[in-house]
Amino acid sequence: HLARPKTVSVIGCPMTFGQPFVGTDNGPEYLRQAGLLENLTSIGWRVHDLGDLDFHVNPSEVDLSLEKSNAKNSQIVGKGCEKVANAVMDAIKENRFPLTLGGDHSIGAGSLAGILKARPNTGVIWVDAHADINTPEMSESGNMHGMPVGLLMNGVGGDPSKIPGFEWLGSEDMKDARLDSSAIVYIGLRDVDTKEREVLREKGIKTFTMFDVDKYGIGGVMEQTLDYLLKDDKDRPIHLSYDIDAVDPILAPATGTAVRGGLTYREAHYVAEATARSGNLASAEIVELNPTLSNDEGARETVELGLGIVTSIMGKSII
Ligand code: 4U7
Ligand code: MN
Ligand code: MN
Ligand code: MN
Repeated sequence: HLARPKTVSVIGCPMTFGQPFVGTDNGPEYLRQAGLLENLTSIGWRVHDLGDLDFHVNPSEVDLSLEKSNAKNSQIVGKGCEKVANAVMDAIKENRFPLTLGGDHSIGAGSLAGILKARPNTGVIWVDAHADINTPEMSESGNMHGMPVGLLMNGVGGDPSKIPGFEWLGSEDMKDARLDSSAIVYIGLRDVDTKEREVLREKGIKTFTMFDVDKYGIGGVMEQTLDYLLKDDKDRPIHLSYDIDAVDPILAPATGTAVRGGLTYREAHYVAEATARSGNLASAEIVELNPTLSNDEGARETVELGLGIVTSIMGKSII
């Protein structure tokens, strides 16, 4: 099967400008404090910790006249995503497994671009309460954490390199790093905007909503997900983007866009375990933890859960 890299590049992505709350930038720090690197070592990984990327932008470089646009903070988000894409591409070049820690989900645009540039045939599993397939034209909120899939997908919205901050997506190198609508599977959806629903239907995108999780069970959902992505190529690399808000807010209250009726504790881990067991997982990210948005106990539980999910993603098995 695939020669799995034995070294993981941990890429901290303390982004918070893709959504309205402060605190998502603390995600990487909390995961590290909870013991992420030790966990990775204990399950056999050599750890290459890049620390946190620097998303600071000099205020004089930000054109405030653009901030009324429907892609809020696009310059900070876009320039940050460029750094994420570069870090991911570097990791893959060094034969390391890129593990990105959010930060809000806007960084997903950076990791998707980097991964699709390095490995264009990647299949994506997007675990989320939301579809994140908005574009600036479609979005009701203008928050870019709801846009990473929409920005990168072929045939949705306009040219993303026209968005201030995202010019790098138009370079000769990056202009083909785009996602086909048949290359993604969603798991956990339960809060989809009207225009997003139209795109999902028109493009025939594979979705497993919470209705489908109830209907097929999580075992059936993962079997169908992997069958769908691997039907033509058993060695296809898989990228897993895991938004903690996919999990029920009773278990993961410390997140900015909580929606009731999410994955249970075991379902949340099963998604990670089944993806890891496929042997195809080649990159992953966890996003949207915001420890400041609940009481101490809720924050601790959310971080512990996130840590458990990442450890499962990275291959921890029960026996
Ligand atoms: B997340 C939303 F309107 N769709 O675009 C939007 F419901 O990364 C939410 O999945 C986006 O947490 C949620 O603002 C983004 C909203
Ligand atoms: Mn979400
Ligand atoms: Mn998301
Ligand atoms: Mn969110």
